[in-house]
Amino acid sequence: MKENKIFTRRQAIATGLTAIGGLLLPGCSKPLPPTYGKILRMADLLTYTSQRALLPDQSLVKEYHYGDITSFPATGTTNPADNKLRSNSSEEYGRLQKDAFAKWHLSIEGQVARPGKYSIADIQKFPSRTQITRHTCEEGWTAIAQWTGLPLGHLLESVGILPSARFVNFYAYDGWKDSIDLFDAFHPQTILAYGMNGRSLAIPHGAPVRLRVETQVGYKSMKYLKRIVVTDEFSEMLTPGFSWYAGI
Ligand SMILES: Nc1nc2c(c(=O)[nH]1)N[C@H]1C(S)=C(S)[C@@H](COP(=O)(O)O)O[C@H]1N2
Ligand SMILES: [Mo]
Repeated sequence: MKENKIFTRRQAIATGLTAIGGLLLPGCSKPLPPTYGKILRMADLLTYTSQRALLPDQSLVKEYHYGDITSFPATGTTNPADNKLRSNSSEEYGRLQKDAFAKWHLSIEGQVARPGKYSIADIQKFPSRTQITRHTCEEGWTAIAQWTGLPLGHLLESVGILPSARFVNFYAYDGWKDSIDLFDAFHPQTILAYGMNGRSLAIPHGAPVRLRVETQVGYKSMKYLKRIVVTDEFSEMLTPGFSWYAGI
């Protein structure tokens, strides 16, 4: 679907992973992401403890001021209910949107001590984070918006991810699926966003809750979240046409 990526895989490794690899793979001059040939499973070399120990070093992406906010196109799926060909969740999404997502739940399962389902109200009970950031789409446009949501790390802490946890997989109502590793999952600016520019997240932008992964390009910020599954293994599952690691 999208062939022209901003970064080749090698460039992404060079720019995005050098620092991490340099710390965790001493003596290995070319750190490789888990997608790379499956020869060296970088994630397998990371222990939960070493990942968490590195987190304070994660730098924040630039945040902007209110006056920097731009218009923001909606791209890709703009309403999963219109998307009957690609996903059988679309009818369910159509029903959920009728009562403003009052019956929507985000399920979180997998390598967690306390799997569960969270309504919007449940998600809004957690401390929130608001950030004004630049979204960079691999198709070549950028836009700035303010996002409000629950830091994903808070939710993961609350459900108690197991020491074996390595990846966080996301499933959307339009059939999109993707994953991030725990570095990005616990990044302070990685949030489950329910607000955009001070209002509830609108349907074209991923209502009721979307992911914001500010450290990577736009397609990693999955809209229309349905299910989160924490796994110990990297699964190659990915929306076709996109590379797994797409750091900015
Ligand atoms: N579920 C889902 N998430 C998605 C997409 C999509 O089509 N479906 N498109 C991605 C792409 S390529 C971009 S650039 C952004 C677009 O977000 P926006 O529609 O709010 O601009 O969402 C990303 N997340
Ligand atoms: Mo995009």
